[in-house]
Amino acid sequence: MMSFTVVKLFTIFLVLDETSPFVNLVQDQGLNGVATMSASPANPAWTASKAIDGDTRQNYTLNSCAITDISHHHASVWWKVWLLRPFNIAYLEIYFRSDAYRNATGFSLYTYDTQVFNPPSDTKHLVYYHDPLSGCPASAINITVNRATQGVVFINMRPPGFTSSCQEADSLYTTINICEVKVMGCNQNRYGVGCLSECSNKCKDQHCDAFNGSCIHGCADPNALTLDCIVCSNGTYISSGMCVRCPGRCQGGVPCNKLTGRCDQGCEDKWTGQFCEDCIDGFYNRNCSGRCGSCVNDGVCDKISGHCTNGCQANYLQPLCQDCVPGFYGDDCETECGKCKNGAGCNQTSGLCSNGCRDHWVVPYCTDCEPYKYGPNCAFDCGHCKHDKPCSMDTGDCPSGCVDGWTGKHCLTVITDSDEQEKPEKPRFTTLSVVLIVLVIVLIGLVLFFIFDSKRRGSLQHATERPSDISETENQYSPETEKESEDSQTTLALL
Ligand SMILES: *[C@@H]1O[C@H](CO)[C@@H](O)[C@H](O)[C@H]1NC(C)=O
Ligand SMILES: *[C@@H]1O[C@H](CO)[C@@H](O)[C@H](O)[C@H]1NC(C)=O
Ligand SMILES: *[C@@H]1O[C@H](CO)[C@@H](O)[C@H](O)[C@H]1NC(C)=O
Ligand SMILES: *[C@@H]1O[C@H](CO)[C@@H](O)[C@H](O)[C@H]1NC(C)=O
Ligand SMILES: *[C@@H]1O[C@H](CO)[C@@H](O)[C@H](O)[C@H]1NC(C)=O
Ligand SMILES: *[C@@H]1O[C@H](CO)[C@@H](O)[C@H](O)[C@H]1NC(C)=O
Ligand SMILES: *[C@H]1O[C@@H](CO)[C@H](O)[C@@H](O)[C@@H]1NC(C)=O
Repeated sequence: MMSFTVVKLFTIFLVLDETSPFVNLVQDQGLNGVATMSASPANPAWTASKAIDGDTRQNYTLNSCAITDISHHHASVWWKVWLLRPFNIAYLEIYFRSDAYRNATGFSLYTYDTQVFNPPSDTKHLVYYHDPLSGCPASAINITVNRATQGVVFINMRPPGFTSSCQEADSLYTTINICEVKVMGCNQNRYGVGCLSECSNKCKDQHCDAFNGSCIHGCADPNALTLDCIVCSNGTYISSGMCVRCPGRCQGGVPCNKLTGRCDQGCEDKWTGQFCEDCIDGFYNRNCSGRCGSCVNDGVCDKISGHCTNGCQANYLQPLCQDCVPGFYGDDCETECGKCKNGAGCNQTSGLCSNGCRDHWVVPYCTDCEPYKYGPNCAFDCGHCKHDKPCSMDTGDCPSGCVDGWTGKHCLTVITDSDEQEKPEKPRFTTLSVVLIVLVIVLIGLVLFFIFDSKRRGSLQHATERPSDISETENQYSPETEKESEDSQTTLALL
């Protein structure tokens, strides 16, 4: 009859427990725990094991509760259950006696791993403490344990001066009034729905979170840092459960913090940002080794490409603004190149034309004309400068004059005779010309005189035809002719 009842209850609880993914470790599947308590039961039918009989009913008259003797006035009581073996306990469901649950105020729950455990000496095994100043406990409670352990202890004490905000609670004495404790969990290396999953052996002792399998009790490898027990090598850190490369450059090349990815001792030179993953202003590329070029307004370049987003200073080549545009060189790209061959640019730093110059220009800078050439393209030949000196390459002028026989600023003009008589010998020029002019005038005068004379003789024979014309002409010429003849006479005398 008794065994029938147990089997029947067992069946009932399998059905009731369908809502839970866990197994009742003191009752289900023949897992009979051993329950004890600190005082004798108030009634032989109310033993400690009544709290693990699978009957959760909370009416003590039904003889399904563990109840200690009230008459002995206990200031401290405990109830324990020792499981068949260690289990991964997920949570406890505790059902108090319905008419005395308030007296449970201030209770504590501990786990324990050796049967000689004497609560509450080992505080690190504390699972739950009901604060007596937080009011009365509920008549049925659900306490998360999430530990791999073999024993569970319920304990309640009334130390001197005990006070509780639970009005009906007894503040001097306490009793065990527990109708059921369901210990829900899995085998100690299992977890989750139906206890179907095995804890990772990365977890310390292969103990894991009973609900999600995380290594909440530590890792097998002491270098592992997270619940996933992933061990990241130097230079990587844990991100979303994976080891990923440190994003930045830490001071002294040390690896980043394996948990945070940050540089605990600061960034390497030229690096900045939360993870030291950015170049400081003015530097670029994956190493931050590139220095920005001459961006317009001394701006900062793109930290990856090095491009000056707003353009370059004058004469610099887009987009990096580091080289001069062809045709310019020097520290600020301000100097214009010479006339390099084929219109090539010169060396950006030195200004040299590496492949030589255009015709008539002098290597290596190609800024000067070959000697004896001048003009914008050095295409003109110098004239005949004095002392065989080259002319000015800009103007073609001869700096110290021309060789004899040449004249002009460029010394390209041959000096003719007239040139010589006009210019250098002024007195000779005047005397000679005067003499010549006088001679010519005298000659003309003589010729005219003879013509006039012969005509006058002829006209005497035809005087009646045109007398007035002849007399006028004679009147006009006669004084001049006299004067000129006088001049020519004096000139001749001088000669
Ligand atoms: C317990 O059960 C009995 C009958 O079985 C009933 O008379 C009583 O009221 C119940 N007590 C409580 C607290 O429910
Ligand atoms: C008790 O709490 C656990 C989670 O901690 C939950 O899975 C379970 O369903 C709860 N049981 C009851 C009866 O509320
Ligand atoms: C598993 O639950 C624990 C709390 O018990 C939590 O800290 C952890 O982040 C959870 N792990 C996952 C993977 O959700
Ligand atoms: C990892 O980095 C730390 C700190 O720089 C260093 O002490 C340790 O030797 C490194 N480990 C390996 C395997 O390089
Ligand atoms: C970055 O540095 C490494 C080694 O120091 C070198 O091999 C690589 O070429 C550098 N990359 C750039 C973009 O400078
Ligand atoms: C430019 O000249 C410098 C020396 O002044 C030399 O180091 C560099 O290689 C030259 N550049 C080219 C492109 O020839
Ligand atoms: C606490 O509960 C009340 C009823 O709610 C009882 O009358 C008390 O005797 C009981 N005290 C103890 C110590 O169990």
